[in-house]
Amino acid sequence: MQDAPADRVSYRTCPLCEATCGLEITVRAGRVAKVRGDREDVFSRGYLCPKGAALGELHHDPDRLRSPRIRDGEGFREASWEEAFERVEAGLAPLLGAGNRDALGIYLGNPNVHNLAGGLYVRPLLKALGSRNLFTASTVDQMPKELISGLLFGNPGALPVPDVDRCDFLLMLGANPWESNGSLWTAPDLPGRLRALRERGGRLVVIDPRRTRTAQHADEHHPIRPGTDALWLLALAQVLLEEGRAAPGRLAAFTAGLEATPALLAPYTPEAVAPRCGIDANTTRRLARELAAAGAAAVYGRIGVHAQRFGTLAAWATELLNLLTGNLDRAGGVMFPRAAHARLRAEAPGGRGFRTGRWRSRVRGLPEVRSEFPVATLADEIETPGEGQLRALLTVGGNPVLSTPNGARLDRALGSLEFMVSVDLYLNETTRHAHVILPPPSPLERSHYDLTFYRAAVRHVANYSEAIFPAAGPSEAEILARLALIAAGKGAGADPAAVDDEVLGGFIESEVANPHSPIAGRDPAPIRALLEGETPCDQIVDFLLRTGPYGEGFGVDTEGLSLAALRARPHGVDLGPLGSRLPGLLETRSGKIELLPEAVTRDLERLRAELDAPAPANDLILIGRRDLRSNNSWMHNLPSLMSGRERCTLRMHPQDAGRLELSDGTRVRIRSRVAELEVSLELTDAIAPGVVSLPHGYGHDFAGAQLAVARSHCGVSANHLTEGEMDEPSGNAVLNGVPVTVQAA
Ligand SMILES: Nc1nc2c(c(=O)[nH]1)N[C@H]1C(S)=C(S)[C@@H](COP(=O)(O)OP(=O)(O)OC[C@H]3O[C@@H](n4cnc5c(=O)[nH]c(N)nc54)[C@H](O)[C@@H]3O)O[C@H]1N2
Ligand SMILES: Nc1nc2c(c(=O)[nH]1)N[C@H]1C(S)=C(S)[C@@H](COP(=O)(O)OP(=O)(O)OC[C@H]3O[C@@H](n4cnc5c(=O)[nH]c(N)nc54)[C@H](O)[C@@H]3O)O[C@H]1N2
Ligand code: SF4
Ligand SMILES: [Mo]
Repeated sequence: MQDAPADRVSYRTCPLCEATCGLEITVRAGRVAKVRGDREDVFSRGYLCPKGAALGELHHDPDRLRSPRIRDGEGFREASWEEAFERVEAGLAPLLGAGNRDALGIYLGNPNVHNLAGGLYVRPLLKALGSRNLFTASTVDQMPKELISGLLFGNPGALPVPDVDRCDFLLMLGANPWESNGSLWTAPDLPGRLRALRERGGRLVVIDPRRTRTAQHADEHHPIRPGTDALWLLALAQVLLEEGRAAPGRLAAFTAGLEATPALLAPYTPEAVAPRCGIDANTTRRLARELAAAGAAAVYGRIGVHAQRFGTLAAWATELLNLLTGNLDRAGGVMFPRAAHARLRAEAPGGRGFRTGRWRSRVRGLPEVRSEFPVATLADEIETPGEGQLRALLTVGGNPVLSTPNGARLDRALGSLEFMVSVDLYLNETTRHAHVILPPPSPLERSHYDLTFYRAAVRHVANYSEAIFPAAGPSEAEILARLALIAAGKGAGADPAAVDDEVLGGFIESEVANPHSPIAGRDPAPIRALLEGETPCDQIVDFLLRTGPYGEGFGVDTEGLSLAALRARPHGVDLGPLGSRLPGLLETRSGKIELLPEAVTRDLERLRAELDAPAPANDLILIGRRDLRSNNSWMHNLPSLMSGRERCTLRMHPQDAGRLELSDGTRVRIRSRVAELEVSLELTDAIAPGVVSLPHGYGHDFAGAQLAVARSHCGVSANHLTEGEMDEPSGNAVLNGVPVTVQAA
């Protein structure tokens, strides 16, 4: 008789959303048998959500691609990696040879910030491509917040996060962490942390057109008219200034523009904005006073306030309030994390500053922000003939057909490309247009350290996860490296180690030249020889940890962090609470917080015009929503996440339904300026009258996609209705606040 195969238990940071939960994964006979929250994880303490629990299902999903696909007529055939890379080289050759690099665009999707390859190998790929046509999911997401950090603090990556565990008063707008698990705010079990905030006597106030699960767990909820958050936040600030309640404290000494702010905000009184926002002036005044009076308070806004018409001003007003109340960079307020892999620097204010508009998009003349163009203009660049027209596209971990505005138009545009390559796990709505699909390993076939989200974490933590299964094909880093070599003209057969050398060598070179680094002035070669890790990505993690703020510094501090130190602690390392970073963190030219950058003062004029103009007479306004068991567009193929009743419904208040003579459960037709869809109606009083909500990421009925489960829960794509309107300064798409009409189907 044979012994039953032994269970193998591994601990792992979940890479699916921003919460970085620790998982305990049991493998039996080569399959994931069980996924639980890791109760010993230093950060998540056993918390997990249904998506993390479905990682095994994702790994074993029969529709997930394990080998390359090459277009063959209308369909695809399986191909070897060699053939696939050769096909990429042949497809790109005519474009690259012609010396017109901008004809080849790239779209980077959200999963790039959830894996090491995206964090480390996208940069050399972009460099090799040399195209200005870079588009990412950031412009359907958080670009306004990054822009404001760039302008105010001189670094678009310096993102203040609510110090939730020490906060007494949290004002939250346009975010629903009960479903999303938090965003640009890494804190596993945010529901638990927010409960704890209230249990210790703190208050949670939620501003959202919907009475979300987060709102149900708040002390107060105020439904706001979509798209008007900037006006309302400015009214709070106006009250603080008018009533002499502004108390920036130590921040005043290194903030430029405070004196000019009261005059700029004078028009935005609670009374003036009330008819627009739908929040009465007394409530606004009271909340402003409570915010000022609270001990440690934080104002936090996320996608509901960023992906809207005045996203940048909403992001600005958020930081303005944190500053005026003295809560910026204060324990319990909003703070700047310092990740274990961060680079050491002078911690003295002043730097090169941050600029946008260094170049402009060809068709609409839109400014670059962080070297990107708004993805809402991607179809323009493909469809508009002329010199510089986009003729080929590379997508890496993105599904813009479902995720970006006017998806039906983009879908047609992608169909017209001369050549398209996708690095993706699935043959889906977007990648069906590719000529070659290159599938990376599954999340369980790669090691992980969270380069992106530890920079937004509410505690300083570090955790490294080993791959659980060996990868069948090349790592994603190798795929990106080989694409970089093809783009650089070195050919499909070139050795990807050249790119590893470039990436790792680049990090080491810059650190030995960094006077604040523990290895300043040392010889790179012996440093490199000391690195641990089986893959180049792991070696880079080792290097970054060792030279980071808690690192062992290649012999400086034997207790310090390294890959080996993290490997010895599979439940992670807690490095303590966040600490004060200002003014040392500031990288503006002046070395001060630049409170009134020109992009803000100019956009205030646009907002002012809006305030003065008559209110638009919209029938209904469309906003989005997320569900705990979704992950943008791409996890709808996992049965455990799709069970239960239909989720892709249009939610509407019964009052609107009565007026339109519509009843619950019926099919309705919803129309925006660009499209019309048929969808089931769900009536609920948990949404403000005049507002309707549809989740994004559905609409899985495209011919040729290989997503059997998703297709049977198809739904419709909210982004067929979004139009491509943008927040002007950031280029972020307006996904919340789209005028629509609804009638019986
Ligand atoms: N379960 C799940 N989790 C996710 C994701 C997912 O798809 N599913 N996606 C991940 C990603 S990529 C991100 S960026 C984050 C996003 O994380 P969150 O920002 O928390 O995202 P949402 O849950 O969409 O919450 C946005 C809220 O804004 C509200 N809203 C809409 N318009 C307005 C408005 O004009 N004003 C105000 N005040 N509120 C408005 C909506 O009703 C909604 O409740 O979630 C991440 N986590
Ligand atoms: N209307 C509306 N639209 C929205 C939003 C909204 O709130 N409302 N939210 C926006 C937000 S916040 C975001 S972040 C975007 C997301 O926009 P995208 O990033 O374009 O879309 P996703 O649905 O996240 O698609 C991810 C793709 O990556 C693939 N993938 C998954 N893991 C990996 C991996 O490890 N490597 C590679 N190479 N590929 C992988 C998946 O198969 C899928 O094709 O959507 C945005 N769109
Ligand atoms: S909350 Fe996010 S990180 Fe945690 S288990 Fe769910 S998907 Fe994974
Ligand atoms: Mo996102």
